Amino acid sequence: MIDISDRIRNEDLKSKIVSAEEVANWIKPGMTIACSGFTASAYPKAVPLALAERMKKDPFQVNIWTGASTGPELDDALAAVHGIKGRLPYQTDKNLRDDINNGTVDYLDLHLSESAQLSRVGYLGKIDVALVEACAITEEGNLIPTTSLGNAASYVQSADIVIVEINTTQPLELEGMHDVYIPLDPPNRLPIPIVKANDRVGTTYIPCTPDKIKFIVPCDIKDHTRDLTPIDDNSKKMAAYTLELLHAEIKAGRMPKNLLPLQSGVGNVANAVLEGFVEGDMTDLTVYTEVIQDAMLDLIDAGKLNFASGTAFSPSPAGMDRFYKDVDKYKKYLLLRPQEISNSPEVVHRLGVIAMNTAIEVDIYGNVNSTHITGTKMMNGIGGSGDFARNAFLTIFYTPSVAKGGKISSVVPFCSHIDHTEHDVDVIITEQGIADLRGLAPRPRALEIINKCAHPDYRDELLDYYNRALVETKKAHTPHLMDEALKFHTRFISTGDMRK
Ligand code: 0RQ
Repeated sequence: MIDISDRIRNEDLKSKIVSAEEVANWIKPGMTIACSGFTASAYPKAVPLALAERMKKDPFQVNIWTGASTGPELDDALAAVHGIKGRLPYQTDKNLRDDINNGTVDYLDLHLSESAQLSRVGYLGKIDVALVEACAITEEGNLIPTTSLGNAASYVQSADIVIVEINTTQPLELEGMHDVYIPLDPPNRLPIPIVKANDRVGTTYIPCTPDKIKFIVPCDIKDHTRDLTPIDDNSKKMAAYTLELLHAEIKAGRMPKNLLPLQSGVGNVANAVLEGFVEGDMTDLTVYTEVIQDAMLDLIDAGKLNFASGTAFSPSPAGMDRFYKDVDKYKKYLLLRPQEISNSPEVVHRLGVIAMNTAIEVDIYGNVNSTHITGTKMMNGIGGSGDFARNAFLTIFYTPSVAKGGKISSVVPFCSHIDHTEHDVDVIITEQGIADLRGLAPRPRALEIINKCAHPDYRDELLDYYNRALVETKKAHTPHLMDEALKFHTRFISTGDMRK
């Protein structure tokens, strides 16, 4: 067995070291297992893999709660054996997505900032066990987290039984990179005392006690983070529009020269936007976000980033190696918090964050669909996009103007599902241009979105819809032809092409 004795600073706890198989055999069908992990960072690996092996011979299901998506050793391994009954609050796994969309898995798609509170106050049922990856356990029984915090601290607080996976691939130098603050629940909640992205308000460990820890499992499997994909041309164009927009904000006196703290989603557009900052002329940037990616390391190396606060550190494998080679340098610039704090509406609003997230589709009045393909099939989930979009100083949504090789328009008359309403969306950017919706009533907003963001192949049809709706409704506040509104999607569903 892998030697983890030097990572357990409490002598008595060493007697609790067991194999992953032993824990997998202890787990009972129907249990709710609340896990660490946010993106492919700091999720438990050895126990879920052993559990999936057991489920192959002895099929049963458990409920899995996490911080957000996880790596393949958890979601993919368990979904492949149909071992997940309930899942929250976010996922990105293909097998799991299939089971969510064929009625096998009950998926609760939650605002990431709210999931810890919902679990603490009991709406979601009881946690049977918290399963948490850690770097080390202190003499007092506290857990030193690894590459993300997610909901781990809150789950440990709520659980009577805690199982810890000590991951020896995670360097002990990570200690000190975390700030764990769990708010009290109403009516006792106090203001979260963060006024700058780098403020520390909590502990460097997840509070725990030795008596709660039932098993400790050694693990030497690395975080399964993804390689960077080359940035495509559309994303480059959207990144250039973003810099243009933000320069104009500075010129108009609405933002300081070093901008306001940046939040960016994950994926191609987010990478392109952040890489745009690496090449751009702005300095002293700060980041208040969920996921810290490769581009943050690039910004640090380019001397342009003052500080990045997030809940997960999830770079590509190459980015991870780069970080591990120079942990002490990068650590000074990075801080990981519980997602309840990284995504806190209160803090996002106070700091005046610039929120930059990707949409599946937008409609001509500025509503945004981030989650459902053609209105019914779950893609990933709302993630943190709602936490930031509603509360940010400036909320930008991105989408390529067409999907599926041009067969479907991402600008539609009426979104087939709405996650972010027109009230929360300031700017929409596609590779076609920027629609600045601030200060615009619905009718001019529709023209701004169609003319600046829709693909030329669909622009006339959208204008025709809008003009007919204007006549039909006698210039109503939000002109719509309700029975026709979703026909765009119906056409795609029936023919696989919106133009037919
Ligand atoms: O389908 O994989 O079958 O080809 O949707 O689309 O273009 O790969 O987009 O990976 O950037 O993800 C909104 C899903 C975008 C993501 C979303 C189809 C398309 C493809 C994926 P295929 P792309 P991306 C911080 C913030 C919510 C959570 C969030 C997301 C698939 O950004 O999950 O913002 N956001 N979190 O073909 C039909 C359309 C379509 C469409 C795309 N209009 N109609 N299908 N697709 N547009 C991060 C966290 O919270 C952790």
